[in-house]
Amino acid sequence: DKTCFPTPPVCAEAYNPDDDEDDDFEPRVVHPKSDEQRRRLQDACRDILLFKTLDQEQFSEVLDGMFEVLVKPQEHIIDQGDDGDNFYVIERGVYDIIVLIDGVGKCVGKYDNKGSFGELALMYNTPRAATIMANQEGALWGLDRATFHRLIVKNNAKKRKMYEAFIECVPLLKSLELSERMKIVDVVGMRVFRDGECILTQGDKADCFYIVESGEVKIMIISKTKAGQQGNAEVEIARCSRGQYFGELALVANKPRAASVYAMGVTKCLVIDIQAFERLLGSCKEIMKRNISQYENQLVALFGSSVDLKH
Ligand code: 1OR
Ligand code: 1OR
Repeated sequence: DKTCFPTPPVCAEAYNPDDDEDDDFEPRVVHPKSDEQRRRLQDACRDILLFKTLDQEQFSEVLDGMFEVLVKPQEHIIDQGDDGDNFYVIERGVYDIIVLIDGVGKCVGKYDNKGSFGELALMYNTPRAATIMANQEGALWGLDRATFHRLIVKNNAKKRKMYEAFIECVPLLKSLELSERMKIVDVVGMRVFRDGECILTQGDKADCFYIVESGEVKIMIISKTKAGQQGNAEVEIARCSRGQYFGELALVANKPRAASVYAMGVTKCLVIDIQAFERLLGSCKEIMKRNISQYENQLVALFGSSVDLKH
């Protein structure tokens, strides 16, 4: 076995009649966990986008395959240029993302007590694209390369088939190459919202971006003058439907959410996390900025002035 494990894993039977590739014959890896560990692991994995398109059975195999990793301040979990060994989900801790720019390591972002990293080298068989360093003591859950490949990378082929046609018709992504659009599909998560469900809340910290796949969303803003007697009443300022995006403003401007967004009817959205957004949608930012500059005009048209909405 080419993979190293911090604790000896138990191997369970791996036969799955639906599978058709060589790595299906790799034994299924199970790292036994206490109830308490499993609960913490499930919490940490709840919002991991890469797991959002797995079925129940695949997700539980992923959980079985994960092992706990405790890290110390300044520890490098990943070094840029290395071969990929594991994928990591963050349970707690703050981690710097460091990229060599002209030979000098620059901190280009952070993970703050949530998220995941280390998928790129495993997905594309490339050297590690960044260094990840713990800022403080922390806890991670690792998933070995072979299991990641068997469960996540194989699922990507299905994801590409499922979302290719849709992604092709998203106006924002028109300027990207096909291969770049497919890399977006590889890392998107899919979320379904109930009628009336709040997707994001004005004033919250932002860590992802959305594209509507089906259904519709309503964008609401707290207006001081329109609020009347009731205090913080929300007014509708826009809607988004299939192919349109929202949640970019906070990421582009590095500010809290400027509005709240609610599902109208059952609504399906593709979700992209902020690191993937920075990495893959950099070239789309100009288009977003142009559209953002229109927001202010629309605001004036709607309310006569934009001042009452500013905090
Ligand atoms: P990996 O297997 O290449 C390093 O190992 C990980 O850092 C990588 O997977 C991603 O999960 C994570 N560019 C490349 N990798 C990044 C980036 C990133 N951010 C996080 N990772 N950029 C920063 C975006 C904020 C672009 C930098 C130019
Ligand atoms: P966000 O990350 O700030 C809320 O989270 C999202 O609502 C925001 O990104 C935008 O995608 C969207 N017009 C259209 N869409 C808006 C507006 C807006 N504000 C936020 N979003 N404005 C003009 C109103 C006619 C308000 C500008 C402040």
